[in-house]
Order: sequence, then C-alpha cells, then structure tokens
Amino acid sequence: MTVVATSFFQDSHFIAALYIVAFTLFIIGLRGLAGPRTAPMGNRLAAVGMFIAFIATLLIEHVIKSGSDVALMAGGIIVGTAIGIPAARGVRMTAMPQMVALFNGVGGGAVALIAWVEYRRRFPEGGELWSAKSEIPSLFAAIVGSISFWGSNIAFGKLQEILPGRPIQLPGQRYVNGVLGLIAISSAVVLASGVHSEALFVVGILLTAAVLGNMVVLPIGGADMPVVISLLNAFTGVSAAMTGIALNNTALIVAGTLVGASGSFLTNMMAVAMNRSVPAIVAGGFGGGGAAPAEGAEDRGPVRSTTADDVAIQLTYASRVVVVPGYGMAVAQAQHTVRELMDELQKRGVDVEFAIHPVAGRMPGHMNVLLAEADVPYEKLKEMDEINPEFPQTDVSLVIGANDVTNPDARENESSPIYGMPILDVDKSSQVIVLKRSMNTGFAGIENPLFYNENTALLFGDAKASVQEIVSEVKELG
Ligand code: TAP
Repeated sequence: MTVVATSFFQDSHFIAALYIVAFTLFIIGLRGLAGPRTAPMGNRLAAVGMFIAFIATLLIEHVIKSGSDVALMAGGIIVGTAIGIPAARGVRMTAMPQMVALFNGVGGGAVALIAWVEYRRRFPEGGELWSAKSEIPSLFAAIVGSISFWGSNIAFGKLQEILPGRPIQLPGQRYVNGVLGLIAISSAVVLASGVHSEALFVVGILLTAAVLGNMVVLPIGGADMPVVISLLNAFTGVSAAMTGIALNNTALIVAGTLVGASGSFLTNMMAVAMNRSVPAIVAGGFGGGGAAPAEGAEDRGPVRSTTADDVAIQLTYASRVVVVPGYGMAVAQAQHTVRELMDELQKRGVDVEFAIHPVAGRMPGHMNVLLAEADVPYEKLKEMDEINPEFPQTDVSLVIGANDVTNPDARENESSPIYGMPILDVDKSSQVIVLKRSMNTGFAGIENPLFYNENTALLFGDAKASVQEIVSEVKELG
C-alpha cells in the first residue's frame, strides 16, 4: 500500500499537475498585484503557489536522496525564514526599494551558485554528464545571476545611502565594461565547447561578471535606481528560467519567465514615466543626491511662507482642491490626517481629488498604497495624464511633501537634469500650497522654481503636524 502511495505521489503526471496548479496561482496572483485592494490577496495566492511548487519539487525522485539532503534543505529554510520574515515585517515602507534590491540580489546569487554546483556535478571525472544543451543555459545563468547579485548590492548601498547616490564613473569605464563583457562571453564559449576548467568558470565567468555588475550600476545616479532595480529583477528572472532549462525543471522555467517578463514591463513603464530610455539609464549619468542647485536659483528671490489658518481659509472657500502627495507624506505618515482633511473639506462642499505621479515617493504605487491604507476611495486617485488637463480649473493644489514630481524645470529648462520627465502641472492651478520642512531639495537634488512662483505659498513643518493644524483650523471655521 505504501509503495502504491509513494509511486502515485512521485508519478511525473501528478507532479506536473501540481506544477500547473502552482503556475495558475502565480498568474492569478500577479493579476491581483495590479491594484492596492487586490494586491494582498494576489500576494497570498502566489505564495501558496510557490509552496505547492516547492512540495512538488521535493516529490521528484532524485531530489531527496538521503537524510543529509533533508537536513541541508531544512537548515537553509530555517535560516532563510529566520532572516526573511523579521526583515520583511520590520522594513519601513520608504525603505522598500532597497529591500527589493537586496532580496532580488539574493535570487541572482543563488542562480549563479547553482550553475557552479551543476558545473562541478557534470564533470566528476571525464565530464560524462556534460551536454551542450544544458551547459549553455547554465553558463548564461551564471553570468546574468552574478551581474544581478553584485549590481543589486550596489543599488541597495546607494538607496540605503551607504554609498553616494551620485554617479561614480572611472575614466574609460564603458570600454572596461565592454572588455569585461567580452571576457565573460568568451569564457562561456570556451567552456561550452567542452573544455573542462573550473578555474575558468570561477574567474572568467563568476568573478568577471561580479566586477561587471558593480561597474554597471556604480555610474547610475540614485534617481534612476528604481528602474535599475526593476531591470536587475528581470535579469534574475531570466537567469532563473535558464537554470530551469539546464536542470529540466518546469517550475523554474515558468516562475523565472514570469519574473523576467513582468520585470521587463515594469522597467519599461517606469522608464517611460521618467521620460528616460533604459539604454540611456544603463549608460549612466543622470544625477541624484548632491547635485548642484539649478543655475540662477539664488536670483529667484524669497519664497512666500504661509500659516495653517490661512491655508484653512483658502481650502474651505475653494470649490476644487487637488492634493499632490509625495515622499514627504510617506516620511511623515500623514496619510490618515490627509484623509481626515479630505472628509472635512468634502463636508463643506469642496471637491477634493488626489493627483498621483507614477514615481512619487520611493517605489512604484507608493502613494496608492498609503492612501488605500487610509481608506481614501480609489476613484479619488487620478493618474498624471488624467489630472494634468484639470489643473487650470483647480482653485488650490495642496502639495504634501512632493518636490521633483512638481518641478516645472522638467518641462521648461533644457539644462535641468530632469528635463523631459513628465510632471504634475500644479503650477497651472490658481493657488499652490506646498507643505515641507525646509528649502531642502528632493531626491534628484535640484532646486524647484515652483516654490518661487507668485501663486505659491509654503507652509513649513512636518507634513503630518501641518495637516493636523489645518484640520483643526478648518473645524474652527465651522
Ligand atoms: P522628492 O522629490 O524626494 O521630495 C520630497 C520632499 O518631501 C522633499 O522636498 C522634502 O523637503 C519633503 N519632506 C521630507 N520629509 C518630510 C516631512 N516629514 N514633512 C514634510 N515634508 C517632508 O519626492 P517626490 O516629489 O515624491 O519625487 C520622488 C522622487 O524620488 C523622484 O525624483 C523619483 O525619481 C525618485 N524615486 C522614485 C522612486 C519610485 S519608483 N517612486 C524610487 C526611488 C526614487 P524637506 O526636507 O524640506 O521637508
């Protein structure tokens, strides 16, 4: 009876059926990630899918051969869980991009190490297990996985401010990168032709790709880092799919392809939102962190500061208000207070909407997530293309901790590092009120001429405290 049960569960058709269930859950889960309301369920479904795929893989006959295999796997799972769960639970929302960079890097590193282990397994003596069909994808996975691991670590360092956010470029770096790429590819060709040399694998592939990963990401400015992380994420997916081909494992092929494809789409969408081309980003150069103030900033004259009671009066007497949230709202955790302000204004007949820039904050969908958490109705959130034509009919734009995404230089000043990035046209509304703590720049490290416009007033202070004060003043107005 035990024999029948074992053979049933280890039957390749049964395992294939489990994989199909897992992939279906991955795809439904990915679909769920399209909106903040469905995302938690999407995430859970994908996690259940991954658990099923994991069990199905353990059922494959040759995967567990001895008790020591089980102990090794259990050890890995325990260490991974002990590090992963507290890290994911404890991370602040604003630190999510670096967390993603780190976890993505680990995936790339794992793929590169698997390729190395496989290489050793195939050449025990005389290389009788060697086959070009599995070796070529494995070599590809080793190169791309190693680039992804090291590149992701640099991206993490930049976003965590362990490394400077500005581009770090050595003289002739592009040529050096070209030579490194050539060495890695030539080593792969030599190894794929049947030459057995573990030293060539380690030095020519793993180490060369490691240096290349560092060199490619170091010259990229902090402001482009989200696009780079997404690109490296796509790389990890593709290298995992290649490992799947090498190991003949359907789960890795499908999961890797899903990550590669969705990562590529996300990379492209973010690049379009910032009006950047992916090759231009990888070629490096766009600033971020510590860029000099725009020329002529000192001639702009003083800014006009305002008070919470003035702002309350302006908002209460407006018929249409557009709230423009940015990174500062996330830092201040002001979303619940902002929701309260929206409720108070709506009670007084003011039409309130939210303008969402695709790269506001520090991760894709950052503002949507925060506002959904504060139960701001989804219909109130307007994408940039939808809201921009409405700014000229807006009485007051209330900019809460947003800076770069409202910078008119992106539209008008060809010498600006963010020239060409689509922005929210808040300067076209009748009045603009900006909530921030100081005259500090935003992520791109550049001056914002919006603050000096005649129709702009600044309310200095922490965004949450400022909005709380405005709410109290609005209530007092009755
Ligand atoms: P930023 O341009 O970074 O501006 C944020 C502003 O918030 C700053 O001017 C800061 O001024 C203010 N601020 C910070 N803490 C505050 C607080 N507690 N209370 C009030 N104000 C506070 O933000 P943004 O307009 O959202 O633009 C996002 C930028 O990040 C873009 O350059 C984008 O490319 C980049 N980026 C985006 C992502 C994604 S995918 N969303 C990821 C990484 C980087 P004070 O210091 O004077 O208060």
